[in-house]
Amino acid sequence: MVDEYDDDDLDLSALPNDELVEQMHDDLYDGLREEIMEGTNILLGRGWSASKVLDNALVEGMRIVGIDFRDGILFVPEVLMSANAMKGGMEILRPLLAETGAEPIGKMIIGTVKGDIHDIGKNLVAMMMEGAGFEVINLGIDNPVENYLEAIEQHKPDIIGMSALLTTTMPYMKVVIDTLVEKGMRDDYIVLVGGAPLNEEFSAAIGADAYCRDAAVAVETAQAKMAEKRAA
Ligand code: B1M
Repeated sequence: MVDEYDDDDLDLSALPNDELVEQMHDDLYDGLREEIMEGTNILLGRGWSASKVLDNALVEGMRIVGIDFRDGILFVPEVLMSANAMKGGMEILRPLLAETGAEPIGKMIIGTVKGDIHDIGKNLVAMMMEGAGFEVINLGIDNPVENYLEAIEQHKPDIIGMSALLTTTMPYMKVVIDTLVEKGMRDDYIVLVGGAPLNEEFSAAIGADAYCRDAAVAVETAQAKMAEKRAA
C-alpha cells in the first residue's frame, strides 16, 4: 500500500490495476478531481471498457463515500468534492458510453424532482440510455411539475424519467404522475422512476410503469417498454 502522505508524488500510471482502482477510491473520497480523471484515462488506456471503469472505480468509490456520509464521518462539503471528482471521471466516460451511431430507438426526458439536488445517479442513467441509442433530454435537478410538462410539450418524448434520492422528495413523483392523469396524458408516456430510497411497491403505488434499481436496469426496462409500446 502507498503511504497517503506521498500522494503528491504518486505516479498513478506505475500502479497495477487493482492498486490503481483502490487509489481511485481514496482519491474520490478525498475529492481529487484531477487524479480521478487521470486514473480514468489510465484504465481506459489499459483496455478497460468505459462501463468497467465506471462500475469498479467510480460507482464503487462513491458507494464508500455514501457509507461514511451516512455515518457522519463525511459532511456535505466533502461529499460535494467527491461528487465533483466523480463528475470529472464521468465527463471522460460519457462519449464512450454514448458511442453507438445508431438511430435513436426512443426519446426520454429525465430529471431529478423538486426539492432534490442529487444528480450523479440521474446523469449516469442519462449517459447509459444515450449509450443504448436513446435520445435523452436531461432536465437537471429540482424540477417542479411545470418543467416536466414544458419538456413533454417541447420534446414529445416516449419516456418520462424521474429521480429522487431523498425520502422527503420521492413523494413528489406522485405529484407529477397525478398531474399527467388530470390532464389525460398519463397513458401517452412510459413513466420510469429511480433513486436509492425507492422500490417496486412505491413505484406501483404512485402509478409509475416501473422502478429501475440502477442505470443498467433503466436501459433494459426502457428497451422492453418501448418494444411493448411498438407492438401495441
Ligand atoms: Co445526499 N443524501 N444529501 N448529497 N447523498 C443521500 C441520498 C443519503 C442517503 C446519505 C445518507 O444519509 N446515507 C441521505 C438521504 C437520506 C434519506 O432521505 N433517506 C442524503 C441527505 C440526507 C442529504 C442532505 C439532506 C444532507 C444535508 O444537507 N443535511 C442534502 C439534501 C440536498 C437536497 O437534495 N435538497 C444532501 C446533499 C448531498 C450533496 C449535495 C452533498 C451530494 C449530491 C451531489 C450531486 O449529486 N451532485 C450528496 C450525495 C453525493 C449523496 C450520496 C453520498 C451519494 C449519492 C450518489 O451520487 N450515489 C447519498 C448516499 C447514497 O446514496 N449512498 C446521499 C451514486 C449514484 C450512482 O447512485 O444516486 O442511487 P444513485 O443512482 C443510481 C440508482 O439509484 C438509479 O440508477 C443510478 C445509477 O445506477 N437511479 C435511477 C437514480 N435515479 C434514477 C432515475 C431513473 C432510473 C434509475 O429514472 C428512470
